[in-house]
Amino acid sequence: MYHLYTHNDLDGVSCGILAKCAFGEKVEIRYNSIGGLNDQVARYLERPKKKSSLIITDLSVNEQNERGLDAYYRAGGKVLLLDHHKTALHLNEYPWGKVQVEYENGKLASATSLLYEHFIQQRLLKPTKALDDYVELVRLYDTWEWEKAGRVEAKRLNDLFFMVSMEEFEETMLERLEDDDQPFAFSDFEDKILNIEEERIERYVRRKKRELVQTYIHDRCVGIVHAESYHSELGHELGRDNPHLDYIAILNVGGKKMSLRTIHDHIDVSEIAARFGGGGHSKASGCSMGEEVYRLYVSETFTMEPVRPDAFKNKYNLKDSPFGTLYENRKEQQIFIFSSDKEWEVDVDDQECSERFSTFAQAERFVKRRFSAWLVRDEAYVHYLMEQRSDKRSRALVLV
Ligand SMILES: [Mn+2]
Repeated sequence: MYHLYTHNDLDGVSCGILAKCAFGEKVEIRYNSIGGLNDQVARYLERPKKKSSLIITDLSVNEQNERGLDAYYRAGGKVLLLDHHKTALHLNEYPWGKVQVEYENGKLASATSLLYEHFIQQRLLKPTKALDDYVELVRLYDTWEWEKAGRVEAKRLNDLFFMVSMEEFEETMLERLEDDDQPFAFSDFEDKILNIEEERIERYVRRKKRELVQTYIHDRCVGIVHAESYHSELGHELGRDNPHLDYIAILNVGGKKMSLRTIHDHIDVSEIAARFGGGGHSKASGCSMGEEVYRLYVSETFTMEPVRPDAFKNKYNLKDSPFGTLYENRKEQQIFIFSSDKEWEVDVDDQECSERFSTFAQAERFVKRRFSAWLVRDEAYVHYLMEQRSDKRSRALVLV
């Protein structure tokens, strides 16, 4: 009997699907959250077992289980751990550990792609067109390479994974993948529901954009939003629309969890999550919501008003404009960015700020971080310019 302990995300579950293709009924699969694996492995090691073989994929074990697995292996037990996370690389020192983050051609590995290659090499599975396609989609999604590669099907596969139950997904994919040499494709029905889902996500994200609150926590400028679903879409779009924010915190009070996302290379959100007992990757991480997280991110920001998104239909009040660009905030401050002598300056309610900037982008970043301001609509801009000009004219008249 084979036992597969794997992660409960698309990459992990796809390892389960491959194992079923390879072993059929002779494999028992357990899907685990990151936190659940160690208990499971500890229980496995305590059980008396005859002729059973353990495979762990997409997750890694703690030190105690590391020692336990090694002792088990030395005593003749069959075990293999396949992972692609940087944090598990030390397990390569064991003959039963195979951790690979990247391929020689520079592509990133996923647990599913590693297991697929392992099965082929061991002649446990015959490669087919459908399997090749499927494994590549999972890899593209799990490594975020799908975005750069423009392979939306990979994201759609993950959307589908979240729309149906794990059992249903497993069953449907298994049927399709065992169907010889057809390329992998979605059914018409799946395409239809995926389109509906895409529209739903778009509407959800649009609504959430209007709920974004901005503040400083531990010297980082952070955007805060409450949401239960679609965290990666939200984190991505909010980050892209607000490059002045160091990171985005997505709070789920019901689930007592916080997800952190950043688009910046100089910010490591796994460090921020670690501060609260969590972890993850440098651009995407998470932690549970303890009292401190609740106080800093929920309670202390609760009465803040959201920052409005920038006006987007303007013809006149445009960024980088030689005539100047106008912003406003919840305190009704008017903030004007304009250029003079190859430098960018900022006026706040007609008072000059002492800061000077060499690019418009730098000036805007300052304005958005310091004043929580947004780009106003054309009407307000034209009104401002007319008042300002008439003001200057009257000042000029007084001087005459
Ligand atoms: Mn993975």
